[in-house]
Amino acid sequence: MLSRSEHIRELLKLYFIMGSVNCRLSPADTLLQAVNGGITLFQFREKGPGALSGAAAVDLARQLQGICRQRGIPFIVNDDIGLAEMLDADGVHVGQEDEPAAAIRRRLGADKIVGVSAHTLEEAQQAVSDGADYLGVGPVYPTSSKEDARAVQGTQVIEQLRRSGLSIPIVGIGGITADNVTPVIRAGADGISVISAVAQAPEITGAARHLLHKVITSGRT
Ligand code: TZP
Ligand code: MG
Repeated sequence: MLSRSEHIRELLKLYFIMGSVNCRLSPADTLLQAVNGGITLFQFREKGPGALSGAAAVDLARQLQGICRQRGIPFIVNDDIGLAEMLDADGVHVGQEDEPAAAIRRRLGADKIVGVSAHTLEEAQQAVSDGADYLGVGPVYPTSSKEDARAVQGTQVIEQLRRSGLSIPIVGIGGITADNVTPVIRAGADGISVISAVAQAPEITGAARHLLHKVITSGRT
């Protein structure tokens, strides 16, 4: 049997993040096609201009969670711990501006997945001691999917975290495509998190399949 962190590493290989504003097709069709292409984890992130709120956001979350449940893909909620609790989601992902990971861990219990965005070694160490299961590190490359994204950091921070001895599962995020995924994995990430490379792809299933193949074959130096 896989250990908890080995299991998380597997889930992070192709972590698809999306909300209604990111989609070219309907969110449900987008997710179904992405699942068919082999995504390993899904995050519901209903954010940005034009995002749904209130009951409409909850309804969409339920619909997407249903697809994930049917296909055995864990369903993670971005930011909204209350929504995650209401839906009994598999976990949450929070940024540095959100509720501290230690409080979330206490609230959700040991079984749920808690992910934290980290941009520096200090933030990463804090997240580890707070009980995070994985770190999202980026933006690795320029992105247009997040308005308030931090400065682009390349693969440097991932390399720095690994050099410092941190072994927590890490997923790279920000502007990642099939053409630039290899350095992210070689820097020490266990997988990639993408919005547009899947949600905006002309052919979603094929794009996801290709990305997963790239992650798996990129290996470590
Ligand atoms: N956090 C850092 S970059 C980013 C988030 C949510 C957006 C990633 O989207 P894309 O389209 O894969 O660059
Ligand atoms: Mg957040």
